[in-house]
Amino acid sequence: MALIRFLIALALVVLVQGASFGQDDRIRYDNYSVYKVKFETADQRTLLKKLVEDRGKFRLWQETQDELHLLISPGAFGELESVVRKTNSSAKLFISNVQELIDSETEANLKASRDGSFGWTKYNSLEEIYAWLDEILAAYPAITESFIVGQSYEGRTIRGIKISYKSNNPGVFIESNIHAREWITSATATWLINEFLTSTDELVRNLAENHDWYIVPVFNVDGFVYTHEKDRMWRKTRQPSEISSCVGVDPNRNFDSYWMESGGASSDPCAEDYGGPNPFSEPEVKALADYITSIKDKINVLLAFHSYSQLLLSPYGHTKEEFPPNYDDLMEVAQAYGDAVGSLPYGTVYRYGSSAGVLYYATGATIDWVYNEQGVEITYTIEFRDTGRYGFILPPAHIIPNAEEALVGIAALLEKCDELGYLELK
Ligand code: 0X9
Ligand code: ZN
Ligand code: ZN
Repeated sequence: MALIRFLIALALVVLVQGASFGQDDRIRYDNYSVYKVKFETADQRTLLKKLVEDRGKFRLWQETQDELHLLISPGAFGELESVVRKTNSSAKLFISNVQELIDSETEANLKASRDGSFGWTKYNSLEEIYAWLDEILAAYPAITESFIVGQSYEGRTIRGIKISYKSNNPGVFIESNIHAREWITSATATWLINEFLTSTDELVRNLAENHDWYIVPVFNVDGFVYTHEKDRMWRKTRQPSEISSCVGVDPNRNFDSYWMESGGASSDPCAEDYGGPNPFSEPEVKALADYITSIKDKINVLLAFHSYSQLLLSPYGHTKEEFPPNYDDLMEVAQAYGDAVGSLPYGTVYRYGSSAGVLYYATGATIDWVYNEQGVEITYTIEFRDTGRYGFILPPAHIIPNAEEALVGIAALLEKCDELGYLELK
């Protein structure tokens, strides 16, 4: 009898625990919608941005020169409508139920995981990505090398892979998934690693073998795990704040280059673009800065993978009045990427320009710190697919097309860099 009572109690404990650790405590976005709001003047933009300030009913998903993409709580459309009317801007529905997109993504991930874990028909977890990295490293010991960037706030290892077929190659550094919810970035980075090692295509062989690749597929490891387990829409790191109950810092605002200057980041710990209490407050960012400093003489080009908007952004992020010394070259190189993507049958269009010029002021970003402080003359933020139809929840069917675009784009980009003399050994 005692035993039976014990077993029942045990079963209950397991049940309760199971529920609290299961899918049920994920943050849900039932009937949350995403609207694209088009505006013309700076005043309109200011008024519209007031909506997202308290992050209650409205949250900023993406911002371009003349559009705000807003995540809207169920029932808050009326309020948006009245501001849109007042400001004479226009709003267009893009996603009617965010949870529906998340659910079909989760379903696709579970289905693909059942028949063979890692792959590019779904989005992989950090665990799956690291297990796959180990397989790759074991399979190609002469060409690959594992490296460690450092440890995250929650104690996870930030890992990278170096691919080098021969000595005296120019170096290309790829930072990916610094923003947790931008899953297409790590999917693309891992696909590229696989192509570099396995493809027999001549273009890919040349690209792979004539450059040294330093690739960090998931930089913001804590945030990435959090997007898989708790909140699909998380962007920042996971270090708590000492002055607020809001968690995390935008790691792409935390580098020590024009940090918090010219309105390029927020000092509000609850904001999505919070710059942190001080530059390099985030252990991940400090670790990457130290790692890049230690190999900067080997790096000719740095690419930071982001989504979404289909853009190539170069320095500066802190001003649009001044342009970097090699701005014309940066534009020519960006155009080569865009043209190459355009030559594929998908019809995807990439625009390009300086970060502050075509997007918005953003300070303390990786590419600006590497350009300004480390002397790497070619640095870009690449904002992958799409332009808002699915946004961050890009269906897995887009992974390979997006990655193919990145591959031909990067090949053309490096070709142009070579032509302009940027791939000389330092
Ligand atoms: O805001 C960002 O950090 C990037 N866009 S995202 O939507 N992926 O968050 C763009 C950063 C570009 N600006 C600079 N590099 N300064
Ligand atoms: Zn990003
Ligand atoms: Zn080359």
